[in-house]
Amino acid sequence: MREPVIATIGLGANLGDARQAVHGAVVAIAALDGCQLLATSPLYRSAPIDSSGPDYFNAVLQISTRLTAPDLLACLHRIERGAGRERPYRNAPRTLDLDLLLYGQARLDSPTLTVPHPRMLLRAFVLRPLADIAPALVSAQALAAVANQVIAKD
Ligand code: PH2
Ligand code: MG
Ligand code: MG
Repeated sequence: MREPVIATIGLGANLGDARQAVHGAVVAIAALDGCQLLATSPLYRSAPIDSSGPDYFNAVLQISTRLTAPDLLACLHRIERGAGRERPYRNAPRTLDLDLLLYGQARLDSPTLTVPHPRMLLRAFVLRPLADIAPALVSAQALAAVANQVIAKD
């Protein structure tokens, strides 16, 4: 059997009951076959960045998983669809967004999946919750680089 890998997932939502969508997604991810929830960050609230609509609620979690990265991504997309996710245009407001941020130490670059997530270092709504659950993965310099972005624990 495949060795488990620690995967880091970013969760976000800003349409409908966005808080509940993030909580529901944590439960759905924890219930995936071959996955074990290791840690979940507090929920953060911030204005949309390069997006629109109401404030976003964001969190980050880590799982131990035996799924391949593409299989895990397919599961995340299925959970997004179950939450009513529509993709009318890039960075549209959304009922649920699940991004595979890190998959162990892997560097992946396919048309459908790039890991580490190419914009994770630009975003306080990823780095702040990630620093809460995996401080070794977020340098002080990385946090300083997004310190101008307004974000608060919910
Ligand atoms: N996600 C985006 C674009 N902008 N802004 C906030 N505050 N939170 C997000 O999750 C977010 C965003 C694209 O995925
Ligand atoms: Mg995203
Ligand atoms: Mg996404």
